[in-house]
Amino acid sequence: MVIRSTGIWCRVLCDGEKVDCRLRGNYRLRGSRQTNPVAVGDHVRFERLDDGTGLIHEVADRTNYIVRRATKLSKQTHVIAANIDLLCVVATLGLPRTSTGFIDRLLVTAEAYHIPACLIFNKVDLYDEELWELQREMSDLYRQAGYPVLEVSALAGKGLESVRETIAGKTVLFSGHSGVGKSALLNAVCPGLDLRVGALSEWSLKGRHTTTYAEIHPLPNGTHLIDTPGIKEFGMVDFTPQELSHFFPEMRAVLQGCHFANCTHRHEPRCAVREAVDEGRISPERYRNYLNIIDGIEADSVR
Ligand SMILES: Nc1nc2c(ncn2[C@@H]2O[C@H](COP(=O)(O)OP(=O)(O)O)[C@@H](O)[C@H]2O)c(=O)[nH]1
Ligand SMILES: [Mg+2]
Ligand SMILES: [Zn+2]
Repeated sequence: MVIRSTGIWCRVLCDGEKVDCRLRGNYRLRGSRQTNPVAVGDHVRFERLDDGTGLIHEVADRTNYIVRRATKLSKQTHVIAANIDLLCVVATLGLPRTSTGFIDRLLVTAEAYHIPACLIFNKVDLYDEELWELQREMSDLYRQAGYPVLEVSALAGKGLESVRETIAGKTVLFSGHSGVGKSALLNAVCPGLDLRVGALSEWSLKGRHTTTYAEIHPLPNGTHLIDTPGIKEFGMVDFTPQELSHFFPEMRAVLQGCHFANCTHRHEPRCAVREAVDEGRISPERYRNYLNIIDGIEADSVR
C-alpha cells in the first residue's frame, strides 16, 4: 500500500516494512485527466532493486478515490487518495454545533465518491438533558438515512471501543470542522499516536508545513489513517440536480417510484421522494438540505 506519494517517488508499506519506490519509466497514466498515476492508498506490485529501493510495475484497480482539480477550471485532476474504506464525519452538538447542512454535504461527497460513511458525535460529556434530546433526534435522523452513528467523548473516554471496532482494519479518513475533537479522539482511540490537540492545522506533529499531499499513517491492527486536510476542502464532485438524490441513500431507495425519470423531487407531480417526506419516511431536514444543495448547484452553473 502506498502511504506517501510526492510525484516520482513514493513510499510503499509492504509486510510492515517501508520501501521507497519509483514508477517504471514507461508506466502509462491510467487516464489522461489525472496528473498522478499513483496516490496514497493505491496497492502496487514492485520489484526490489539492489540499492534497496523498489520499482513499481503495476498499480491495482481502485475501488474509489478522491480528487482535487489541478486548477479551478482545468479538467485535469490530482488524485489525493485511493481505496478509502470509510469516512468518519466528526461532529459536535455543543459549542460549536455542527449543522446538518454541513454534515449532509460531506455525506453527499462521500456517496459521490463511493466511500462508505459514518457519523461520530463527540463531546457527549458536555451534554445536558436538552442536548441529549437533540442527540437522540440526530441519531434517529441519520440512522434512518442509513448511516451508522456513534456517540462518544474523547475526553471522558466514552464510546472509544465502538470507534475502534468501526475503524479496525480499514483505511479511514476523518473529517469535520476544526475544533470538534478529531485529534483528541484519534489520540484517545490509538494511544501513542500523539497528535496535537487544539492545534490550528491537523497533523502538524512533525513540523511539516500544511501538506497538499496526503499521507497514510499505519496504526495497530491493520487500520490506516489518511492524513489530508479533509474532503470538504476538495469541494463537491460535479453533478447535476437530477443526480443529487442518488447521493441521499434514503431517496435513492424510493426514487424509482417517481413519475418522471429525471425528477428533481421539487415540484414535479407524482414524486415518490416528496411522498416519502410527507409520510415521515424521509426526514424533512434532510430534504431541506437536499433542496439547498440543489440551489447551490444551480447558482454555480449560471455563474
Ligand atoms: N469536553 C470535551 N472537549 C473535547 C473533547 N474532545 C476534544 N475536546 C477539546 O476540543 C478542542 C479541539 O480538539 P482537537 O482534537 O484539536 O479538534 P480538531 O480540530 O477536530 O482536531 C480541544 O480543546 C480538546 O481538548 C471531548 O470529548 N469533550
Ligand atoms: Mg486536529
Ligand atoms: Zn421525485
